[in-house]
Amino acid sequence: MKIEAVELRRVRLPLVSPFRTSFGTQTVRDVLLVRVEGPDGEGWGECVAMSEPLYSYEFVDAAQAVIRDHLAPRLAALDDVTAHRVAPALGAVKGHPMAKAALEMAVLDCELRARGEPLGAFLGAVRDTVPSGVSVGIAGSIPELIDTVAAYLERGYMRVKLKIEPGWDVEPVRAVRERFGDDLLLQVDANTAYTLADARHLARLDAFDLLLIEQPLAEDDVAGHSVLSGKMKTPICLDESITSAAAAADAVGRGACSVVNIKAGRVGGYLEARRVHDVCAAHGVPVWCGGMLETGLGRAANLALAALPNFSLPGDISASDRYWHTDLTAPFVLEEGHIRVPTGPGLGVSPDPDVLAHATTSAEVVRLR
Ligand code: NPQ
Ligand code: MG
Repeated sequence: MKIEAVELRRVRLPLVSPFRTSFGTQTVRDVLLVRVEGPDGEGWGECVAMSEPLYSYEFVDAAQAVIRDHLAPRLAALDDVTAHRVAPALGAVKGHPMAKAALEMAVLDCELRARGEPLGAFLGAVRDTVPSGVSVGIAGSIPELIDTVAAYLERGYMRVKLKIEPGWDVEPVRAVRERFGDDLLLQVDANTAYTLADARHLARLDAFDLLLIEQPLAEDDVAGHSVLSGKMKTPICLDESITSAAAAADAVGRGACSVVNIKAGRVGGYLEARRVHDVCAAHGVPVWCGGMLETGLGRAANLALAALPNFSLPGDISASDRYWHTDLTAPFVLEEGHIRVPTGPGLGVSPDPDVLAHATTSAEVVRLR
């Protein structure tokens, strides 16, 4: 397949409510979409980088620049572009996994649409619905948190993840566990907000029968997570630290985690994400699908990935209305706590032209031939 052009389009989507994590509060999403034009049609990719480099060093302006100036030109040099050839062709460029993932996703969608093959089938999906969890931001008070969680549970979410940071950890977790009972599937995510000096404090969370604690320590501190795992009973799950399948094998081998959060953007694409899934399965380590406040495009791809066999915990793929008043695609909805995996070719969804036009703040086209 020859790619004729790459369109880089920015869309602005306000969040239905502010989302606070240990690294800041988001009220609006500035998303970079990548659309490739192939011989038989188009393909869509979504870049999960935030506006600011707070989750990782990537940010959306840098992702757009690196795709325009360094990644797209490397695709132009290929005679025959296939999704499997994208990562090797971009390999000389260091880092920028979210930018690379977005471009690969667009090529993959284009290729699969042309073949009439759904992304789920391509990746190896074994189910047609995925259990849905919800990530709950740091609240202004414990009563406010309880109300928020109650509303999500009424909608049918099957698992709750509380964002934590120093000063917002043991008491909110205790309050949610006491209010909603022992059957609630409950976990926490610190987004790197602690150090090993907090180990005794974090061990107090052991009293609440959490499924896991996600990324308590710094992204580069795999050794610290190994030490921490000996000091608390709650299973440790890594997110930010898992930057590739090799990093996953390393972290698991060193006893730094017993569960892995998979995000395609963080590891450079859906093909590498499948390798993370495979290496974890080979080690008996369960995985679940993370989320980066994706539009319906990224959500569709995440559903396909989360339908793989070793995704044995509910992930952060929530319904569209958890984040958006109007999604770019037809909205994903909860049906008894589950979301359907799309069955159409490629992503199986497309942006609504009117919604897309209304949300677009800029667009540029990189011609490859
Ligand atoms: C996580 N996601 O698991 C991330 C972090 C995160 C759903 O908890 C804008 C863009 C805001 C990406 C906030 C969830 C974000 C973001 C949080 C990612 O660590
Ligand atoms: Mg996380």
